[in-house]
Amino acid sequence: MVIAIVQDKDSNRLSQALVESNIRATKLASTGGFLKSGNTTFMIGIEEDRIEGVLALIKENCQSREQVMAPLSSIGGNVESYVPYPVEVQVGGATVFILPIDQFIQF
Ligand code: 2BA
Repeated sequence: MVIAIVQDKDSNRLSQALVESNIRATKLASTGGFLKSGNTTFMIGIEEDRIEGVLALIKENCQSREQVMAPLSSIGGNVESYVPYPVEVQVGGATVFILPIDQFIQF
């Protein structure tokens, strides 16, 4: 199982590339813990010998970008998460986890 967290901007391109390569995937809407903005998580159940191909597609279709984290106000919120100035971070290409699968069952 390949779990890939990608930027929303890349998700359509990646799902199209996966469909064209006959690779099945499920897309989940997710939120980054740090930026607290939307990203997309792909769950891709795949045979071990096709993992390299999946990784190549992810690499081809997901690019790294600079994203600015807007200053957070502490008004009515958590003082601990107060950030007084914009912070620029490098996000993605993609964050990928590869997990073993015990069983795959479809009814
Ligand atoms: P976010 O958590 O929103 O993080 C966005 C970007 O902010 C990260 O890009 C990284 O450049 C920066 N960042 C994250 N945590 C930081 C921290 N504590 N201090 C300084 N900078 C920090 P990426 O590393 O490319 O991660 C993109 C997204 O992938 C993350 O969005 C998160 O949704 C996911 N992700 C990354 N590493 C993960 C992990 N170990 N477990 C689960 N999800 C992860």
